[in-house]
Parts: sequence; structure tokens; C-alpha cells
Amino acid sequence: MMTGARKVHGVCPHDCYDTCGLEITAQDNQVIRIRGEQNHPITQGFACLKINRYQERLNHPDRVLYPLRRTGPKGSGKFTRCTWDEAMTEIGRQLQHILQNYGGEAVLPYSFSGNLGILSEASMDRRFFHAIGASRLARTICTASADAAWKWVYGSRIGPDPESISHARFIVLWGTNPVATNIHQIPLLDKAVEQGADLVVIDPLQTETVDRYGSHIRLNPGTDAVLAMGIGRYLVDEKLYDADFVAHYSVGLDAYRQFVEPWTLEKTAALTGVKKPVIQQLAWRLKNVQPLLIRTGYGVQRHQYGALAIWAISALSILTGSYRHPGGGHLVSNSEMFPINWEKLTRPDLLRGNPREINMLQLGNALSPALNPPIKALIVYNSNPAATAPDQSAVLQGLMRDDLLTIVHEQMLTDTARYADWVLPAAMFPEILDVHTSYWHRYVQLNQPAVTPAGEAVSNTEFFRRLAQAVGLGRESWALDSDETLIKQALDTDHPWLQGITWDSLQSKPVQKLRLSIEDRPFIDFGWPQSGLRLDPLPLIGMGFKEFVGANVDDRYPLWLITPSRKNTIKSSFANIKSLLVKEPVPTVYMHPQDMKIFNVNHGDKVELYNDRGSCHMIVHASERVSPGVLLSYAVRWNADGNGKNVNQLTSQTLSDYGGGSTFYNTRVNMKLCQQEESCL
Ligand SMILES: Nc1nc2c(c(=O)[nH]1)N[C@H]1C(S)=C(S)[C@@H](COP(=O)(O)OP(=O)(O)OC[C@H]3O[C@@H](n4cnc5c(=O)[nH]c(N)nc54)[C@H](O)[C@@H]3O)O[C@H]1N2
Ligand SMILES: Nc1nc2c(c(=O)[nH]1)N[C@H]1C(S)=C(S)[C@@H](COP(=O)(O)OP(=O)(O)OC[C@H]3O[C@@H](n4cnc5c(=O)[nH]c(N)nc54)[C@H](O)[C@@H]3O)O[C@H]1N2
Ligand code: SF4
Ligand SMILES: [Mo]
Repeated sequence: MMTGARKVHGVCPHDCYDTCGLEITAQDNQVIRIRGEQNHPITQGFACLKINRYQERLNHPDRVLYPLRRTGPKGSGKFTRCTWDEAMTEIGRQLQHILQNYGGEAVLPYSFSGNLGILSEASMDRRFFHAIGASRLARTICTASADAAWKWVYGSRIGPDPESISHARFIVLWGTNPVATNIHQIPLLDKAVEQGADLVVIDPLQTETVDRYGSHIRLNPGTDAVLAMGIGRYLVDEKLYDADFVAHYSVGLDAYRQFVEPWTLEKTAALTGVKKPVIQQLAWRLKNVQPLLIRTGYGVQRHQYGALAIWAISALSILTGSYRHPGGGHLVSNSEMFPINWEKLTRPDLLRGNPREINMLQLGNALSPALNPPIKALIVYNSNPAATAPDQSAVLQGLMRDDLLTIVHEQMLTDTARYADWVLPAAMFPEILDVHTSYWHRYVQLNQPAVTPAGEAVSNTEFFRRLAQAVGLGRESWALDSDETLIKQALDTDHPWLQGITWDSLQSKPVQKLRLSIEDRPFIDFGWPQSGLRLDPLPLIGMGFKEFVGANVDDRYPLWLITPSRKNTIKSSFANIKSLLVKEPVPTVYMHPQDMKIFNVNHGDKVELYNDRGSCHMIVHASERVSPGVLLSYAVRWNADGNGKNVNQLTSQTLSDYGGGSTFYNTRVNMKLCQQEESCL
């Protein structure tokens, strides 16, 4: 037990661009304060409200502190406490029975980004699933369309250094709302604007970011590919593009020209809802106000044509020669900047056979008993699919299967945990050791434990060591590596960007920047994809005006529902902390007053949103932040707040055009008033 206050360096592990450095103060084995690290170049001494209130999360009544065994029907949330020994003995017996009788593929891991530390996200877990030959999970729920399109155009997921933003003179925030999702980008943007940069937000909603910067191009949802292709055609036709840059550094201009040919300014304006002079003026500024930074968010690609949109926006970054200047270029993600030794950490060499791959967006289908061979065991960690996966009724139906063994390693008794046969307690970040990269900035950081885990909680690495032990693999050398050894393996590389960033150096200097300069221009200064940047189109099925229009019209479901990130929660994480939801104590949908008249609903009414897949209940709020025909509801509430359902009742398992990505924002619904007798909320 500790006495006297003690400070350690922590790292926010939640799924957020900012990956803040945190100063954690602990006394008597209790966290007494968490705040943004003062000397951190990105965090700059402030964390967001979610982390400022973290004690509420650490000590929340929903927190799972001990192993739990299900005693009531599935989904009832009835459990009794047991010991780790009892749980692991029984789980080991059940898993071994499944492995022997149905094979490794009958086991499905399901995880995403509950904790983005490299150990917590992908290390011992991957080793375990490789070694038992489990079905492989394609982790597509967030960025798959963007990743695939990005890889096609640029080769790898790297972009400009966020700290170079202040050099930019024209900044386009394309489908991203940093006031909510990337708050530490705001001081950088503010500085650029103070220095005279022009900034525009392209978003179907009037977001908090639009409120801050004013300049807004409001387009129809899902039409970014068209807008970008229309601009691209105009740039090429009017010879407004950087011909010299294109000739030197890219390939595929002829194929590009041919592909964008249908998108005249008139057609582009008609489909996107953006007026012709606005498109022309935007095109002109993109080319002529340099350095140009296009900062694209993931909202753009959660659509049927999401990958095409990323490709088309990327083409603008090439046509305008934006990479010529420090501070310029296109930024979606910097996650591949970090040359972590993933092979050593995750050990793909342990993989037994060539197990099938299951797209996590189709968990509903995967849990169907009709799947051959069926999934017999589901092991969930770092994720809450009962709330966050699309086509929720299919997911919940799967989780209700009596012949499915569901094991959930969690911090909270989430919607998913309530369906589990076994719930095992997971540690929170002030309780564990880890190393973090970021998908936005360029710092490697050490997360030092401040306290011991609450109750009997264990880290993800320890959970998988125990699972390995339970199925008789505990003495394999891969299962014996300690967390310190795992970190050393992860950082074991000769890559110059990681030079000197080691286990030892992180002890005294827990925040270290990749060995790159702010002035380094992506691709130009650190290597091109060998073949050049690609302007030629993604290998999609041929599409034109008709296909775009046709894909998005269904008279039965006249409203377009968008469910983006909420400022005070991160997906379902934090959504059980009531003090963070004071503005929205119950599930809420925002609707344009014009639509409210058409649908005959008033501010504050209880409504049902529905489509072919399912329905959920919400309170209506009048708002001109949405256009007529568009609804907004922030993602995502716990199902427990909505009579066992949330907005993912309405989203679908349909995959995007390329890369197997999500189509969360491509959701069509209808709406009706709730009947008085329905006590839905
Ligand atoms: N506070 C907070 N921070 C978060 C999260 C959170 O839930 N809360 N989630 C984290 C995660 S998991 C992720 S992936 C990132 C996501 O953060 P972002 O990359 O910012 O993406 P989204 O929140 O999905 O959507 C961003 C914007 O895209 C807009 N959008 C929707 N459809 C379209 C369209 O068709 N065209 C255009 N141009 N814009 C569109 C939405 O209106 C929204 O304003 O944020 C992370 N950070
Ligand atoms: N309708 C709609 N649905 C969406 C989206 C949307 O925009 N609209 N966005 C999608 C996107 S972008 C994403 S990324 C997904 C995210 O979906 P999920 O991966 O389900 O993310 P969270 O809801 O944040 O749930 C993470 C869970 O991990 C747990 N956790 C945190 N740290 C740890 C740990 O160290 N160990 C273990 N074992 N558990 C831990 C948390 O308690 C939490 O319950 O949601 C998707 N769902
Ligand atoms: S959620 Fe994001 S902004 Fe908040 S502390 Fe974590 S990394 Fe920083
Ligand atoms: Mo995400």
C-alpha cells in the first residue's frame, strides 16, 4: 500500500485522435486526480471533461470487480460472483470441449478499441487466438473503407504532422467535427486562423466546429465522392491543377479524367445540394490558397460510397500539389507512422492453419446458427457490440443462443456483458502498464500504473495469459512473456523513426516524438509509394449519376439518419456516466422544424424510429443543425437507456463499396409518435 501522494505519467487509452498525456496523482492506492500533462506539446495541460471526471468511471456502480457466472436467462444481467479459479476451470473445460468437437474456427474473438494501448489492443490476445486457430476477425467497424482507399492512393496510412497545421493557409475540415472528437486540434487550428488561414467545414450538419469557425458547406449526406469528383473534373477541365506535380509524382491522370467525366458542375450541384458557384470557388481556393491542408474525418466514409469518397478527396490533394509545402497535404490518419514490431508482439507465426475471416460488421450474420461451421464461443473484450454493432436485433438474437458460450472481459456491466455466460473484470488504464502510439499525432508514450487494479480486475494481457492456461497452453513460451517483455519486443526495431525510443528511455522520458521533423513533408521527404500516388480509380463496380441517386432512395423510409460522435462520450464508453449526459438525459433525435410539421410531432414528443431491421424510441428535439430530410442522433447510448434497444437497431450489416467498411450513416428510417401506453423511455 502506498502512502503519500505520488504522480505517474498516464496516457488516455480511449478511442480518440488526441491520445493525451496525463498526470495521474495517487494516494493510498486511490487515484485522486487526473489532469492533462502541462509539458506535453499536444495535450498542453488540459484533458477533456470525460477524463477530468474519470474518478466517476473508476468507481462507478456498474464497474465489474469480480468474476461473474450467469445465473439468470441470457440478457437478464443476473450473475453470481465466483473466484477466478472457478471461472477459469469451467471456461477451460467448455472451450476445450468446443475446440475438440468443432475446431478452432468455432471460436470468434470480438474486440475493437476500448483501450488503444499496444499491449491492451493487440498482443497476448492475438497470440492466443492464433494458437487455437480461432476464426479471424476483420476489424472493420471504424476505418476500413478509408484504410483501403488510402492504401490504394498513397500506399500507407501516413500524413502531415498535426503540429505543422499552423503553416497551412487553407484548411478544409471534411466530415470531421474536432470540437467534439479532436479537441486538441482546436488550438492548432485557432493559431493557423489567427495567422490568416482560411478554413471551411464540409458537413451535412451544422456542427460545433461550424459554430466556432463559421464557414460551412452543407452537402447532402453520402455525396462527398460526387462533390470531390465534380471539383476534380473542373480543376482538370479548367487547367487549374498543378500539372507539374501531377506529372512528377502521380500516375493515372487519364483514367481519372475518364472516371470523373460524368460529374459536370450542374450534376454535381444537383446531387450534392452545393450550389455551382460555391463549388467553383472552393475548387479555385483548393488550388490557389497554399499550403492546403485537407483534414478528412471518418464521418465521410461511413457511407455506401465511403471508400470512393476518400479516394476522390485524396485526388484533390494530388491535383492541387498540396504536398509540396510543409503543413500541406491530406490527413486522415497517422497510425502507420509508428514502426512497431507487430510480428513480435502478435506472433502471426503461431497461426494454426488458415482459419476463416469474419467481418465484425456482420456479427449478426456470424452468430446465426446457420453459419457453417457455427460459432460456438464468442470472446469479447475492448468492445460492446450489443450496443455498437450494426443490425442490433440480429446481434442480440445471436447472443441469446443457448448453445453459444459468451465470455466477456469488461470494466463495466455493459449491454454485451449482460448477455454473457461469464464476465471477467478488466482493469482500467491507471491500473496497468502499457505503451501508446496515436492515430493523429506523432508521440510514443508510456502509461505507468498509478494504483493496483480495483477488486480482482486484470489487464487484457493477463486475461489472455489466464485463458491460455485454462486451455492447456499456459506453458508455451509466447504465453509467459511479461508486459515489460512485450513492450521491449514491440519497440525492437532498427527503424530510424523509433531510434532511441526504448523501454529504458521511456522510464525517464515517457513522452517521445518519432524522430521526424515538423518540416518533413509526407511522401516527398520520406519516400513515395514506388509507383507514385494513384489518381486512377478504385476497382469498384462502374458507377455514375443514376447509381448514386438510386442507392439512396427508398420511399418507405424518407428520413436520412446520421449518428456521429458525441462530445461527452466515446461511442458507448462513458454513456453510463449520467453527469456527462445532462444535456441529453434520454435518447434524443434532432429534427428540422419543417420535417416536424410534416411528421406532426412537437419538440419533446416521444417517437419511434423504424425501418425493416428494427426500431427504437427517442425524444424529438427541434433543430436547424440538420437539413430537412436528415435526422441526427449521437452514437451511442446503452441499450439499457432505451428499453433494451438503441439506434443500432436501424443500421445495417451492408458493407461499403471497397474495403469491407461500415455504412452506419447510410441509414434510412421512418418515424411515428409513440402511443401513450408505451412506456418506452
Ligand atoms: N468525443 C468523442 N470523441 C471521439 C469519439 C466519440 O464518440 N466521442 N469517437 C472516436 C472514434 S471511435 C472515432 S472513429 C473518431 C470519429 O471522429 P470523426 O472522424 O470526427 O468522425 P464522426 O464523428 O464519425 O463524424 C464526423 C462528422 O462527419 C459528418 N458526416 C456524416 N456524414 C457525412 C457525409 O456524408 N459527408 C460529410 N462531409 N460529413 C459527414 C458528421 O455529421 C460529423 O460531424 O472519433 C473518436 N473520438
Ligand atoms: N450508430 C453508430 N454506431 C457506431 C458508430 C457510429 O458512428 N454510429 N461508430 C462505430 C465506431 S467508429 C466504432 S470505433 C465502434 C466502437 O465500438 P466499441 O468497440 O464497442 O467501443 P465502445 O463503445 O467504446 O466500447 C468499448 C468497451 O471496451 C471496454 N474497455 C475499455 N478498456 C478496456 C480494457 O482495457 N479491457 C477490456 N477488456 N475492456 C475495455 C469499455 O468499458 C467499453 O465497454 O462503434 C461503432 N458503432
Ligand atoms: S478522450 Fe481524447 S481529449 Fe479526452 S483525454 Fe482522452 S485523448 Fe484527450
Ligand atoms: Mo471509431
